[in-house]
Amino acid sequence: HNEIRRLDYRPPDWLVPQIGLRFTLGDEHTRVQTKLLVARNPAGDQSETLRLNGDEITPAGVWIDGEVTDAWRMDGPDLLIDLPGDRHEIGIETKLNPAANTKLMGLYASNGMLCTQCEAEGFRRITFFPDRPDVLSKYRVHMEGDKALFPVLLSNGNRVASGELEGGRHWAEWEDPFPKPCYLFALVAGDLVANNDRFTTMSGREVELNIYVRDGDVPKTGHAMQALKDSMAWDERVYGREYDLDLFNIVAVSDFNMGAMENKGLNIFNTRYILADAETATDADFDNVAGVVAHEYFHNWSGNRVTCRDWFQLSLKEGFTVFRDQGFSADHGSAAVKRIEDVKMLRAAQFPEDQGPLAHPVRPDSYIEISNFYTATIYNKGAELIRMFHTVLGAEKFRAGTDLYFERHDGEAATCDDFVKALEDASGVDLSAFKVWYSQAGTPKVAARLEQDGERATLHLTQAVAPTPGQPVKQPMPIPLKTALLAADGSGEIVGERLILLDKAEDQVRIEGVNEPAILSINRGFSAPILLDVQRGAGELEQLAANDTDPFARYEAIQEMMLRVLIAGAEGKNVDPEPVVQAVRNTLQSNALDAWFKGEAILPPSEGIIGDRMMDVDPDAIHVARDALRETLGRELEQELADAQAGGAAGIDLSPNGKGARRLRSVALGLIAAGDPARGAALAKAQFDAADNMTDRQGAMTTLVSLDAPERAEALQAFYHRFKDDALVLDKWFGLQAAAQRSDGVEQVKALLEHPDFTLQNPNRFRAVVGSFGVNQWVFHRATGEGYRLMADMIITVDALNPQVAARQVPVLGRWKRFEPKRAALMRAELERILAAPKLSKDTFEQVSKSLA
Ligand code: B3K
Ligand code: ZN
Repeated sequence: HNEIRRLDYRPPDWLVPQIGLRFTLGDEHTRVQTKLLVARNPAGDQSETLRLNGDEITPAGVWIDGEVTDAWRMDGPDLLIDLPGDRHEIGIETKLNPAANTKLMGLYASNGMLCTQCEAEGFRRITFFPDRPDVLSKYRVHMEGDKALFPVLLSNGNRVASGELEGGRHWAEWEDPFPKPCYLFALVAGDLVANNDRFTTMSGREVELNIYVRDGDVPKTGHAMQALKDSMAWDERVYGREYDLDLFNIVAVSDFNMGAMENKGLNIFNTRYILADAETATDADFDNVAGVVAHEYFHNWSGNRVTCRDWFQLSLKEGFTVFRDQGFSADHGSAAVKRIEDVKMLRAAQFPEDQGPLAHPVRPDSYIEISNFYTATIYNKGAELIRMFHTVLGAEKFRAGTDLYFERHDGEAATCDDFVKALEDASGVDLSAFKVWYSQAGTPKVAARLEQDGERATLHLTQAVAPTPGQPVKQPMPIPLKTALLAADGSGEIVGERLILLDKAEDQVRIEGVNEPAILSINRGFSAPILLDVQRGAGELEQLAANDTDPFARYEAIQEMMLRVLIAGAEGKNVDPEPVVQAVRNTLQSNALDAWFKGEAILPPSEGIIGDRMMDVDPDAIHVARDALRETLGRELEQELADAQAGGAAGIDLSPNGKGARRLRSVALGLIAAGDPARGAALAKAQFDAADNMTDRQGAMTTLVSLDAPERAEALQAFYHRFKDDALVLDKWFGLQAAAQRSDGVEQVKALLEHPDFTLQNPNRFRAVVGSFGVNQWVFHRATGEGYRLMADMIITVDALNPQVAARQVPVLGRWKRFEPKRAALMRAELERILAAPKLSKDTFEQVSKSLA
């Protein structure tokens, strides 16, 4: 398989200013007639040969300027046509079988409807085309099909014509006035019903909004619709960006490889990120729906109006758009908890990536299969990079920079360098040092120490970045650290928050006016995506956990206290847990903190997070240590936790207070059960039975699935019978059990795979079981290696159907070097077995071979 390199970028030889597509639709037989207006690119290398990419398609006919021709040839999957002039019209016909398309890339069938997914390289599975994001075309799309099967016919832009045909057939024609790369093309045909609404833009234009779903699901689209309207208003208010078409359509499909897709004017969503009501969706689901709706909507500017020059620039649109959706969610909920959730996500998904064999920069240098690069590094670390620009420039200059970026590059395919240049030109601030964040992989490790000598305080800082594949030697990175000094007696800030930029391997910062004992509060708000090691005196963390004025730093101090105990415990050392008990008690009893924050702060770090802080990870030791701390907390704080579990709002109030009360309730329940399993089981069953919303119900189940109590089976059965016909809720039923902490966990997962409702074909169902299992550290890493074997079997089996879904599971095996030698050897052996499987996809090959390197 060949490797594509960033530095090999060349402008396209041919451009395609216009494309016409005619689809004659059928589940198993779809005919595609393509007309391309091709024009030689003056900036290209004047080749006579037009290369059109294809993937698992063959031309049924080729025309040049209206004349049928055989002057074409195949080069592997690509179609080559020699052209004498500078402008020609190329006609191509292809035939597709959407029902047989199990990769869910290109045109495929899902539940009787037809839909497309083209990013990154799916368009070439529909027709032959220069499939690269810097070829922008105007699209005209004609589709025709059976009216009973496909009453709704959608594509990008506006519907310009439609009509009836003989034999119960009909047609529609769509035109998108905005030139776009082919990865943003979309088509949907199906029996769908819309929630229809309107939005008036800031300049007074009326936009029609539709969310298309299956009949019966319309009542579950209200939250997504509200989020869409809120997103449109937010992007006007915060970025000055207005929607640009008269119509905005969203379609929800149940078979989808990712969360959603930002196709121009026709977003296509995984049902998981559209459908929500109190009966079936948790608070987290509601938040995810709103966040993903916002993300895809925001792409209309950051991604569509300004797109990427090449796929190495993917974070140009993804990192920036994640940053935008994070801001939207922070403004519509609890900003403090949103920041905690985002950092948790970064630590759970991106830090391990950065420390493993698949580490890559935010702007990668090479890839074999671009689908493998839709990663936490591109998305979440990319967002952190944009956040650092925002922190360094301040909101106003940052906004001036994004205004200039949109103005300069509207209608273009841009690069990460273009983005930074716009920020620099608009702000007058030199950001060149920050570019190393785009090119250098790895998480910087910063050590900090505050030295106090009378009134003189000195902050000693050092940084280092460990080697990553292909980058053995690292440069220092510019690290913006929001820093404050707090009084050691808890009376407040001595030196208010300031921004310190560490841009050398080692530095000292003098801080004046410190006339009493001070405690360092650093990387407040998680101002830089780093690993931090602060040398602290006795009692300092305790003081921060009780009094830090920055909510993130306060959360962090409590978590750090827990990690100290947990890591020591996993190493077989004994550290007194009493200070943690006291910090959790203080947190629970505080009148200054809200319930949502409390729920997050008192939940001990996951086993995965503990492992990431250790060498030669022993999952059994970590599990035992974490259980011991949970048990201690449960026993010692019995009353406080019981109050928290019983208190707060019931029902479906989606305010931060309502969500907070429910979050705290279920976190408290988990700790109560750790202290007293029988009591926990009874309480959980009572919570389950009384629940009038999915958050409380799922929270109760999360505790029950890991217990051996009669209530467990009762609740699981009741849940199944009530929700077995709702695919998204049934995914929860599968996922909860696959995530359960049980010594028979691997057997449980095997049984789930045999369940009649399990299927490998639906990515949501597959991820619910196999994905949840893979991140269930203690169960997946059972010392016998059975978990690894099962995972490898699943990867091999699914790879033959859907390579993208299979390849996503490789990293949990790929991190073998981090584990103790016996497990490491077993994991490695399974990777080798996958690599030896016949007909391995490019996707899985890349992930496995890099993991073995
Ligand atoms: N841009 C899409 C991701 C497509 C992934 C293709 N493998 C979703 C998003 O980030 O908005
Ligand atoms: Zn995106």
